[in-house]
Amino acid sequence: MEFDMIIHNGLIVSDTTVLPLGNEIGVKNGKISCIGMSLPSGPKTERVDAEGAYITPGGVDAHVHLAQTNAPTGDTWETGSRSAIAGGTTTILAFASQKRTDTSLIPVLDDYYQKARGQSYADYGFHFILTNPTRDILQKEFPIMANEKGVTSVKLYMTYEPMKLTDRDLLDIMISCRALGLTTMIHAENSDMIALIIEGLERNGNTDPFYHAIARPRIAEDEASYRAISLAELVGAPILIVHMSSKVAVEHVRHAQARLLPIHAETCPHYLFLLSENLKSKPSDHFCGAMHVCSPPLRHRVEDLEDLWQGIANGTFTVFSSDHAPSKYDHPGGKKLGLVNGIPMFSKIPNGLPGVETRLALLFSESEACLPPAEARLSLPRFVQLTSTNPAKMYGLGGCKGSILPGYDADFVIWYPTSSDQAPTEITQKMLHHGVDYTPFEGVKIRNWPRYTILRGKVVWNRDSGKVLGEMTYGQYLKRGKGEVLVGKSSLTPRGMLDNERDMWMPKR
Ligand code: DUC
Ligand code: ZN
Ligand code: ZN
Repeated sequence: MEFDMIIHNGLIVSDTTVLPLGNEIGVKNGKISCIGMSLPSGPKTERVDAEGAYITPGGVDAHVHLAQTNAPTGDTWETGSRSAIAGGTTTILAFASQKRTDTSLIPVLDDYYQKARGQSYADYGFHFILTNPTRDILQKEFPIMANEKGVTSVKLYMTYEPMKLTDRDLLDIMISCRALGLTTMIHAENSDMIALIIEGLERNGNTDPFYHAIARPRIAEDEASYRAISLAELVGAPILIVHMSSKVAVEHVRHAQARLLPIHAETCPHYLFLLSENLKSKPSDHFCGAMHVCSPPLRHRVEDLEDLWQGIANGTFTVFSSDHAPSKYDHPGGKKLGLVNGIPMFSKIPNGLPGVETRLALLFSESEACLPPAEARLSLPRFVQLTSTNPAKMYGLGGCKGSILPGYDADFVIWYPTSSDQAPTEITQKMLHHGVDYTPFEGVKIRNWPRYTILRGKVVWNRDSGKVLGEMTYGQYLKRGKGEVLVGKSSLTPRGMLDNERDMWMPKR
């Protein structure tokens, strides 16, 4: 058999180890065929020389908002997925968002799918944002989503008037998800605490963008996270709390994990690198803080960043996603919705930051690939777990995405060799490929960048020659299987309950 591609002279990183130089990857028909020494080339084999650099799996970014109806000025599928591959991410999971008035998920998925089809440089799939969980949807449509459409995860909001669910809704959905093996993502912030504070801030004329960070204090995330964990414990459901930013909330997760509850956690680059001072106005632009408005908000102190880095290193976080949620800054339908008759109103600013392209480089730059052991924040296998292997497994792509193993899709990032001075040293808007007019990471230091991105055996990004080489029609829709529970187990009896007590009331499917 002749390989289509052989990648040689690189250090292959898996979620458990770094293979020594000499190991090569043979690719056939878009899949990894084998890993071995001195693989034979044929006349048609493309040989890619990694020049001694690290090779990691193509990034799997499981939290990306693209072309959502409620964020009209953000990225299209074309610009967002282009940005993904230029940053080493080969798989993106985006959201199909149900409106309160939608009584069926099927047309919603169709609409979102039509927007993405033939428009993506990266492979892609969808989660559902669920805002109207009718009995029909839970009982009839969830099985269709899971078994026919390959949509095996939902995101639930505990805050935002147009989206928030009651605790009872959350419980009913968790029960259905548990029965079907769907992954349940939760946005955990206490809605009433936030509403009370916003009201008071506005009454006192405190409406500049910075007050967004005051309006959503850590305690709102802490309380909602603990509540989400308690609800999940009651019904024995695995959950993933997304975009975590608070030490106490993360401690709640860690304690739950220590009790073997299946509680997973996600954090994002902005909570590791950026502080709330970014929301303050500058003399040149009093509204520029809007560029850093996201929820949960950026936190105030350097110690807040440190606390989250700890969760990266000690295993509490299961996944590291971008939460790419783009809105243009200088656009009346984007961040400037928060300028009402010229007056800043933080509560009207669309939430979210772009970051699909910068996610991998930011984390890799803090790993042992780029820093001496005493300074490195994480090992290379941990980098791979967080950015590729775990999200692939959690979202039903295990066996196909997220690992460099025979039979898996041939998706890779080849980095610059450690000694190279070709990689950029700081992030700038100019170097990025998204459709947004700014990056919240402007000027943040990086130490490496994906030199090549390879998707199913095709070089789709070559930073030194041609840049984006992939095509917008190349990305494939991923019908996902059921997600794996990576932490704890679902069968535990909640604290203080008798064995079998739950069976006395838990609905049977
Ligand atoms: N939640 C997200 O997941 N992304 C952006 C804003 C938000 O509230
Ligand atoms: Zn959210
Ligand atoms: Zn999000």
